[in-house]
Amino acid sequence: MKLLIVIVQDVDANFLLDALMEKDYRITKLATTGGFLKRGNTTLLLGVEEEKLDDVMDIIEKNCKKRTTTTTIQNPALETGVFQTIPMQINVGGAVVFMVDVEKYIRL
Ligand code: 2BA
Repeated sequence: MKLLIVIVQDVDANFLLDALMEKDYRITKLATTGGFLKRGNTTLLLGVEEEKLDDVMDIIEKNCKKRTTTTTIQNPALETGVFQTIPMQINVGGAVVFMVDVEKYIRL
């Protein structure tokens, strides 16, 4: 079994959750925050048998879209010492997936 840690955009999270639940996958949903944008995102934890991994990855791919967003970064203007903010385009998602070996899966 593998533990998938799947970070997705909030707008995709419920569609992905529904698509996975429809096929009886067991999921834990966490409300998380991205370190770079400091905006809310969603992290799903899924314990998945090896033979189901392709199916799960396929569902994730179909339900999570790449999007472009804008953020601002601070740029010190060297002459004045005053900080300016500069807009910056960022590509987010579709999904970031960590796949971890599970030593034991116990439900008591
Ligand atoms: P955030 O940290 O808010 O990052 C949002 C997007 O900003 C990232 O999209 C990436 O395109 C960009 N980004 C992140 N760090 C950057 C940097 N230092 N310089 C320039 N651009 C940067 P994704 O790569 O799709 O990541 C989406 C979310 O997945 C991240 O939200 C973070 O919550 C999580 N994530 C991504 N890689 C991770 C990692 N290696 N470890 C832990 N969490 C990760």
